[in-house]
Amino acid sequence: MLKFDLLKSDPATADGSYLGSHARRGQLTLNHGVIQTPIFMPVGTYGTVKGVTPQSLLDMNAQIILGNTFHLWMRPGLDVVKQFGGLHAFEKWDKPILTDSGGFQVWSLGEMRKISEEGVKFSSPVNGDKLFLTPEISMQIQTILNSDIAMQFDECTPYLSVEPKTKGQITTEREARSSMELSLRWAARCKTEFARLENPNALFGIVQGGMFEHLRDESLAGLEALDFPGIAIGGLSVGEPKEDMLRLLKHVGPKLPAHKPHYLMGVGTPEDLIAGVQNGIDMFDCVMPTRNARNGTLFSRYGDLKIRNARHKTDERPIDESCTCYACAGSPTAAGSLSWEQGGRAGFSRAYLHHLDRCGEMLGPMLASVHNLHYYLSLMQDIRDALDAGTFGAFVAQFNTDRARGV
Ligand code: PRF
Ligand code: ZN
Repeated sequence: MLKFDLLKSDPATADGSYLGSHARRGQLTLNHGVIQTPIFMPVGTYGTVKGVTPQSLLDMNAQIILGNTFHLWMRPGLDVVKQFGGLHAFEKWDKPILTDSGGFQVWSLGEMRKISEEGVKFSSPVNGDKLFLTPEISMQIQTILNSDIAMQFDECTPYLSVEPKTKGQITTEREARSSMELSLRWAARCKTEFARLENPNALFGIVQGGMFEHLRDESLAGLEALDFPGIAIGGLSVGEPKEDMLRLLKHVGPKLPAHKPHYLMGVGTPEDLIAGVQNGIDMFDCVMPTRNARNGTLFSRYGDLKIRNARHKTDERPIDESCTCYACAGSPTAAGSLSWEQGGRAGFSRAYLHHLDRCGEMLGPMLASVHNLHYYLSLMQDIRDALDAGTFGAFVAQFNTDRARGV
């Protein structure tokens, strides 16, 4: 089941001082609950958002998290997930879950895989077993996982060619076309199998087409003919220059069917999320908040901060003076906590986080992950509030000023 309600758009002002954008405020109803969009979805590849408890995710108002077909198929395997009746009960998360299809993850194996019309052959990175993943098998796995949103099995067209003759060159139009057409044929097979399995959840199609606008158009037209309840943009943020990412986002985003949810896969920085929303995107996921947290890069309203830097050694301030997360404001619930700017002094200091990092203590990346996810989730909450209030243009201007200030 999936129901998408468009609540508001971002119109131009009558006096022409703001030109508006393609931004939309929406509400997505799924089998495990209702989601307010635009939304960021924390990544939980192996059935866990790394270092963050489900309770902590609830405290920071996460509405939906990701899981990965490929990883969960490898470990713990389908029999264990089946025994628990699906991924929700196994990982103790009873709100919505979206699972990626495995296409992108198998693709990331590089030399270890072989793609054919039927599917992808590869060696298990866990034990070396020869495995075969097809559109049908991906749908069967996602049905066992019982994810609220399943993704079609696709081929993420690489930015740099993988064909032996042109390896290392930018993917040619011919290569991008054949990859995009393969993904479309796989989309049709996914749809058929999903229906045969009587999966009660929703299946999204994925627009591919590499760096070529006309191929993106053909991909979208092909997916529209299959009438998926939601559409994703794949194949971006795969190593291309930022200007190419934005060029394709601006081309495809506004053309996506207005009455369906739009998902930009694996993107990106806080600035990318704003650009995505401006171009009609409703859903985002990215490992950046959690991965950067583990590397000691912390996001903040006033720019990014590297906690490893010696200048934090004695700094009593929290990561972000405006943040109300557990790391910055010390309360277990975002609702009841006071930020440093509001006079609160219960959060952890930069000096302490710097110390935890120096000692390799587990609590360091845990607090950093809570903070970075809270930053992403509250950025999306602020975007939704601005769209509701009709002040999105002013919000974006303030966002840019704040991020340029520096920490
Ligand atoms: N396809 C799938 N998952 C993805 C991508 C894709 O193209 C990307 C690209 N940014 C991230 N995750 N199935
Ligand atoms: Zn914080």
